[in-house]
Amino acid sequence: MQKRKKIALIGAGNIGGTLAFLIAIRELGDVVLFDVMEGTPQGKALDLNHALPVLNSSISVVGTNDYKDIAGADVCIITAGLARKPGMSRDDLISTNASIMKAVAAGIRQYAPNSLVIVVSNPLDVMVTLCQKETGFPTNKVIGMAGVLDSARYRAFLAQEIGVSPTVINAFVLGGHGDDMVPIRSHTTVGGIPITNFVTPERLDAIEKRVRGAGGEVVGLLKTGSAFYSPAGAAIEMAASYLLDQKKVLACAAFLNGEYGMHDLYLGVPIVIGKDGVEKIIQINLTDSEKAALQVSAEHVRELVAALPQ
Ligand code: TXD
Repeated sequence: MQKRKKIALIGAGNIGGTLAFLIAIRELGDVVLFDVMEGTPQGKALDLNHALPVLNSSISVVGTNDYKDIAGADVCIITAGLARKPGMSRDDLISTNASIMKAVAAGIRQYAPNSLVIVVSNPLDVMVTLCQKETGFPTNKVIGMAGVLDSARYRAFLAQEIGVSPTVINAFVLGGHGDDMVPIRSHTTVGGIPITNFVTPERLDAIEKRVRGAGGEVVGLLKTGSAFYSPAGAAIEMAASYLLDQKKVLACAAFLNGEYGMHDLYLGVPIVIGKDGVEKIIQINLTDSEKAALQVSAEHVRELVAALPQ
């Protein structure tokens, strides 16, 4: 009999709570909600337990402020850290979230040494780099969530533009999770048909600009925090592909060791996620402008990582 998987959510804030809710609905595994705030994880876990009967869900949900409760987790999803407020860039979060990440990585290293770690906290590319360094986990077991979200935003805007279901749009947004992220127009299709059959270059330029600013657009509207439904949904897509060995092809921040001509860098690229974590990094043909944009984005990530306090 297969034992239920254990999923540790490090950070029980907006995204953490939504992750727990999605895991409960899909019965992906038992949930441990961890946070440093006294009461937050416990309160959300209690509320979720009240929901299980009406969600028709048989998982268990626990809230804790003690890392020992994540012992043996199969997946750790890290959302611990500050979120942006209006006027802030993701890069503004570096110093605070870097010190948080060090504490989180130590807890995961001690109690969940065999877990797959999915990093969500911003600035994403720096945080996933730091997490892998501080945990010492193999690079195929530490992945950053950004590309699935950015690609979902691209797909959503294109679906609205064309008047089709977002589920028939395939698209990748690669590179760093910042204003220089790279929508890959040359590989974007609607039911397998190239996007250029449906949308003019001018409208695609406008939509891709909106994708790059989509996070900030939500922050500007919410005023008190950043997006959480779509990031949570994106992270669950990754966790499910690992836990169920789905081998989905997803845009994620993965460690490059020569792929795309880059070394020793976490960057958003298409990967296969299965039972071994990052099972493959897929190298796709890019146009010259896409290649150049990816280089610019990679350079920005390198600069941010270099600026990390040692
Ligand atoms: O695509 C992406 N990767 C981004 C990521 C999309 C949207 C949001 N992005 C980032 O995720 C955002 O900029 C933040 O850095 C994280 C989490 O966003 P969320 O909206 O969930 O932030 P909250 O609601 O403030 O929750 C953060 C929680 C909060 O409950 C804190 O008490 C907790 O993190 N926290 C900690 N937990 C554990 N350990 C430590 N040290 C800690 N410090 C704070």
